[in-house]
Amino acid sequence: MKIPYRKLLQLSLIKPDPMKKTSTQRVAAILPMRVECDALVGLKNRSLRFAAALASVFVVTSRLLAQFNYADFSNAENLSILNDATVLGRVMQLTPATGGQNGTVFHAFEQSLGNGFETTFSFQINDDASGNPGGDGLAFIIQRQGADVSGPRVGYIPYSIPDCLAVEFDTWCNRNLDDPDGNHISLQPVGPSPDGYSEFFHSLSLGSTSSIPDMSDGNLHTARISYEPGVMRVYLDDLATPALTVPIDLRDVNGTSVLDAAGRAWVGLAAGTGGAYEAHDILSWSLTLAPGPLLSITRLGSSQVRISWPTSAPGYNLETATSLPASAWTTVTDSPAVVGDSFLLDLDSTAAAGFFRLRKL
Ligand SMILES: [Ca+2]
Ligand SMILES: [Ca+2]
Repeated sequence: MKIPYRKLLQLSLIKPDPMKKTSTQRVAAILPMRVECDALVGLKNRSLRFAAALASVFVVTSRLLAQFNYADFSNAENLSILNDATVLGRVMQLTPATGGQNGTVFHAFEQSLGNGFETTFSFQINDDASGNPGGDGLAFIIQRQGADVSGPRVGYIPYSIPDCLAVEFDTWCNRNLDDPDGNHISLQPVGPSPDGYSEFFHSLSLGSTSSIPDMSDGNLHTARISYEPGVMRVYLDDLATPALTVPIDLRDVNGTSVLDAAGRAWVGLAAGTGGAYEAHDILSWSLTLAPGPLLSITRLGSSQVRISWPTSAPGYNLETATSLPASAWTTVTDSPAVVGDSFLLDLDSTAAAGFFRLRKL
């Protein structure tokens, strides 16, 4: 009776290094839900406590979704470092303080952003020694083309990447591009057919703010970007109050998705210089992914179980298996009812054991 539980517990104690692809793939193969599914519960007919324990095991496991944390860049493993970006000791320097530079760094692995995420990075921007105001700034990038796509040689956002979203930290006022000033944050979308120029215009901004500290004063600044389906928040130095809040669905940005069909995309940081220039240094960078919806199970009498999950997580298939590891999962074709903020599905169950998971469509 306890064999499935012990087996699952053993699996949950495998702590994959999210920076190692081989480890991630190995656990994904054992527990397919880590990649495609975000919640799973188990049921034993004679023990509801057992079922609850099993559910908690999988909540812990699901938090091991691929993510990263570079306290510094002395180890730049699993980063794709492009164009003029380079590692200088512990610092990821996106551009030096010279003209006509462009540097980008993408994390090598596609990330499951669809349920939400939070990314935090610290940066320093130093003008050239002459004291003239420098440019152009940096950007956090979400795109679904790959980890090795590079943007134009000049310009801090790889605007040649189709279906891209850039959260720009703009330090140079391009009057010809309608920039409001030389110190603003803006969400800039790039559509499916960018020409590498028109996408720079501030008139395309999905939301922006200039009520922020001076980003290119040479001091250490911390930026945080959080996303939950429907809204993105951008913080600068004050990590309690967002500097910018923008309604946005990454699956529908001006009619196109910056995520792939499974809700994944690559994330990166980029910076550029032009005639004006400054050094753009990244000192740390982390990404945390929101766990998927929690699937719960309760018993109804002796022959039925009730499966439920939040309506805030649409677009999942409910699947079931009789044992784990499962050789096959079967889609539950019954349609759930919507009660309050939950999907509810009552199923006949006389089997000795049953397991359920949600799989992203
Ligand atoms: Ca600008
Ligand atoms: Ca701008």
